[in-house]
Amino acid sequence: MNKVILCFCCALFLMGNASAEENNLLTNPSFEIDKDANGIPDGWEFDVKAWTGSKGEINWKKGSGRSGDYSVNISITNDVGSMGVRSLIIPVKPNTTYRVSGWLKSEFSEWKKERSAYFSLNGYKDGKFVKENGYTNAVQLSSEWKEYAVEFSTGTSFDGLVISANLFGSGSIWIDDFSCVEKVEAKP
Ligand SMILES: [Ca+2]
Ligand SMILES: [Ca+2]
Repeated sequence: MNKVILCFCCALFLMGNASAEENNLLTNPSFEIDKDANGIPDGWEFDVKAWTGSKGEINWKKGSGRSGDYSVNISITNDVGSMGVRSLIIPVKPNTTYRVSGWLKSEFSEWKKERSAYFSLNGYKDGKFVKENGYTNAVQLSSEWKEYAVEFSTGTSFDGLVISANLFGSGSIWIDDFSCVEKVEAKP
């Protein structure tokens, strides 16, 4: 009898783990896959924002992952402008809250007001950008991996979401393990 109960509990535990990963709406959230071999993890885009005046590079790096082998590194060498890595548009439901999180570590030679990093969420409708909707607090000096999270409610204005990590000014950030999950309200 005890064995049966134990097996049942194990099954529930395994199901719970599987659904947490399946519920992540992002493609390739740990940047491990590049099937088309273009040096950019599939499901993501590198945004060098040359129009902002920034100089530097964005690289998909092996051996630097928080999980798996890979992470994305953004390095800027001047204090003008910004660069980012962003997801392709993720379809989302109306009037629904999503929790978005990702892991980041950074390296800044010294802290200045021009230098920062954060995650931002942009709302889309019919494939067109509508509005920036939220962002995490600015990341300061953190040479250890840290998780940053933000919640986002779609209302009726958005049917798509783009998640991005952005670096402003000279410094270097590594990004890995993004997730975007629908937040289910606890039932009373
Ligand atoms: Ca990874
Ligand atoms: Ca690719």
